[in-house]
Parts: sequence; C-alpha cells; structure tokens
Amino acid sequence: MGSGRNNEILCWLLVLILSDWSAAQISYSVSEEADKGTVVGNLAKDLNVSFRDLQTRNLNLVSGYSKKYFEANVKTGDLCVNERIDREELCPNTIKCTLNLEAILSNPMILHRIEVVIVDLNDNAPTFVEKSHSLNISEFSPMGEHFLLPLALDADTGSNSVKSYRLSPNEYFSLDVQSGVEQSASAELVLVKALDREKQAVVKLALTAVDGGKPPKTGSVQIHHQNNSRCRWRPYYLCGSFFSQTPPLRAKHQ
Ligand SMILES: [Ca+2]
Ligand SMILES: [Ca+2]
Ligand SMILES: [Ca+2]
Repeated sequence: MGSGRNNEILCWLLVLILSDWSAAQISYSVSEEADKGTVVGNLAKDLNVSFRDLQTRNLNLVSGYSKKYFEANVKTGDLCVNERIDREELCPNTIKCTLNLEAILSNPMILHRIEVVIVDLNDNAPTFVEKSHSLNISEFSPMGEHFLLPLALDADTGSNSVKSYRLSPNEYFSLDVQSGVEQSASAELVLVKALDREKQAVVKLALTAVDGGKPPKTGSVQIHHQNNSRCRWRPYYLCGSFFSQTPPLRAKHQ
C-alpha cells in the first residue's frame, strides 16, 4: 500500500473520528476462501442510491486492515471480494468472525458502517500434535476405568471442529466420547476386558478424530500390535504410533 493511499485512509479516519455521520449499519455475510469477484451484496440498493450516484458522489470504502478485502463495482453497485479471506488467519480461536468497513459518499457526506460476517468453511482436518505416545496401564486396573487420550485440534469452528472419535476394533477397550454443540469433542479409553500381560504384553490401537463437516474430515492414528517380552515384568503397555499430528497426552495413568 503506497503512502498516498495511507494518507487518504488517515484523512478519512480523521473525518470519521471528528464526525458523527453514521447511518444504520449494513450487514452482509460471505464464505471464507470465496473467489475474487464474489458478490457480497449490492451497495447501491442498500445505500438507497443509484449506480450513477456511486460514481458522482465518489464512493469510498475505508477499513483499518492491511489488505483490501473488498472493492465496489460502481457500474453494478456490487460489493465484491477482492482478496483471499482466511477465517482461521483473521479470527483464530473465535467463533464469530467479522470484517468491518465504512462506505462514504460525498455531496452530501454520508457514512454507512458495513459489517461482513465471515462464514466458516470446513477446510481443515483434525490433527494431533504428537506423532506417537504410549500409556502404561497396570494389568490390575479394574474394568470400567477411564484413561484420557490425546485431543485432536481443528482450526475450524463450530460444527466444522472435532465432533467425534473412533477407535479401531479391539477386545480390551471401548471409547467414551464427550461432545458439545460449540465445543470440540474429547475422548477417553474405557477398559472393558481385564488385561493379561502374559497373554498380550502390548495392545496397539488406532484413534481417529472426526469433524462435523459435510463431508467430514478426519485425522487418524494407526497403532501396530507388538508382543514385547521386555514388558513381561513391567506394567502393562499400551503403545501408539500416530500417523498424523496430535495433541499432548492427558493421562490419568502413565
Ligand atoms: Ca480457511
Ligand atoms: Ca475454516
Ligand atoms: Ca474441520
């Protein structure tokens, strides 16, 4: 952005600070990652002016962002996407994401505040921070005992975040999944059959995180079976090799 453009924005911002010319706020919404040129709304219609007015009254769009996310087509009156809008970059860790700008017309000077709600797309799969981990579980653990598992992360929000987990078929453990409407799901391992280290020293499982997108995206873990005689007189071992990235282990028993 050149210094001329910066000066222009500063002038307009100064005008806005010193003035109280504000009309009702206009609210639009557009999906993140929308193509350049995607129409967000029609300014001429919503400002209640003609296309010709947009030119003769020198329509200016002002915002405080380093990128010019939107531009106006004064021939059609449309407000269009001008730059890639990545919700995860703009609004990390927040559920609602908005971009705000002002549309200013001169002669007479009128200011309209515009809010554009950025709608999340399911463009990120669940991932895990760690690539592998192991749990030490005593063979004397009672059936029904719960063991915390790594949490998957998903940069998307709401229904596009992690909503469920799956566990590969096995005879010793089931999965207890806790999920909320707005929160990411979490899962715990539940012992359903007594462990016997003499019979099987190591159990390997696959844990898969699933988001709520349509279609859903997944982050998987594959775990290999391995009988290890070195575990013979040691606590029972549950070992895992993560093929995707995964989060820190929260374990009740290590
Ligand atoms: Ca994105
Ligand atoms: Ca997204
Ligand atoms: Ca997702």
